[in-house]
Amino acid sequence: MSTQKVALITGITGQDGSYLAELLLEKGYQVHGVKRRASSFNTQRIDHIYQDQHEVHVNFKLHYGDLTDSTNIIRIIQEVQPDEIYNLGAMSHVKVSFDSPEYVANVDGIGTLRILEAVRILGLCDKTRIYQASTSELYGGMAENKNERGFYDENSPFYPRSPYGAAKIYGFWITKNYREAYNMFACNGILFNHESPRRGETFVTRKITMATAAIAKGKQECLYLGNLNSQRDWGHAKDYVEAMWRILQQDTPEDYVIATGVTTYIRDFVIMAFAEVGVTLTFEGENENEVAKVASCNNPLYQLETGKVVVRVDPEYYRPTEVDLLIGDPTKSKTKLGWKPQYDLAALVKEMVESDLKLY
Ligand code: NDP
Ligand code: GDR
Repeated sequence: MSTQKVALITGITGQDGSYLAELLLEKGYQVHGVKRRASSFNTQRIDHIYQDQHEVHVNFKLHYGDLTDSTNIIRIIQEVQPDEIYNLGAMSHVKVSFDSPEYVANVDGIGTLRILEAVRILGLCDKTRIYQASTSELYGGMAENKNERGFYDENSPFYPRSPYGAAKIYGFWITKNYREAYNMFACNGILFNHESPRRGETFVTRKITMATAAIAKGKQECLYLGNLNSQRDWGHAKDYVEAMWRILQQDTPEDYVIATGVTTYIRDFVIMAFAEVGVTLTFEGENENEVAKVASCNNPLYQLETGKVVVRVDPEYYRPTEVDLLIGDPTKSKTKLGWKPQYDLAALVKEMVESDLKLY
């Protein structure tokens, strides 16, 4: 009998799915991924690890599927008989979740239930371990809910501030409930923001690094952003998929916060990105802290030494309810998982800007 481990990843075409697939292949797993049918190819992030399906030993296989379709989820899990499932598939954009709240509930909330139920119905509770992609958005940035050290940890109360957060909180609790009710090895990774050169283009870090590169190369005039005064605990996706794997290798199923413990203003990320292309931005205005609250499209924000304005605020990007500050306490993951991030923010920004400069 083969001892090769088999993993199934939903969301394999996304940022995290692609890094996780690489990691598991390196570790000798047979990796299966669920991808959605699209009108054109959507596998750019995983094309480099694709294997010709006609080879004798194929360790990487994609299956068409969707988290909204129970029958399809059951069929794929029955066919793959995975040792580990990583449920990373989601409509993952917080701002967009306000535009399609019902869809996000179906995919991010009920989609998690569909995975858990499929494993239970198929009698795989003892065999299959499940990782659920939970998120720091569950905390909602409520200041009073931080621990005594000023961080969010595994015991901090939740207060989601978006349809995305509300859907993910269902995913969190149903995972915990199936663990307790059916003795399943099902765990939540409560991951804080993590980025990379493969980050989707509409998330703020990638939007900033792409625009920085385009402006530096004379291909774009100005970058329009929303709230520059929120703060995020940013890590590198490569480090975070390593934590996902470690969570499923433990003796007991538990939930873990994965974070760096350092938080940074969005506006400081902008300044760091432009510094990577040798540009010092100067702030135009009286009170930098207050600026995003009052700025409109016509307010110049950050300018070059020449006086040319390159960053402006467009309230279109504001959210109806915002998560102002996130900072995670990685103590448990450090002590129990032996996990430690390899990248700091400066290295992350550098890698993202360098990668985006190559686009132009
Ligand atoms: P991405 O948006 O890059 O990837 C999301 C993946 O989910 C894509 O492969 C997408 O497919 C797939 N997907 C979307 N809708 C469906 C659906 N209906 N059925 C099946 N698959 C679907 O997200 P990330 O890689 O950044 O994040 C991975 C997971 O981790 C997500 O669940 C996210 O919510 C969560 N998370 C992310 C954090 C981060 O900072 N990156 C932090 C905490 C949690 P397609 O390519 O076809 O669109
Ligand atoms: P977030 O990431 O909402 O934290 O969710 P995002 O990068 O979208 O926003 C971070 C902060 O930046 C502010 N912001 C802008 N955001 C975007 N997207 N575009 C802008 O132009 C802009 N200007 C300012 C936002 O208001 C916000 O405060 C991410 C996702 O990956 C989720 O799936 C994941 O669960 C959480 O991180 C943890």
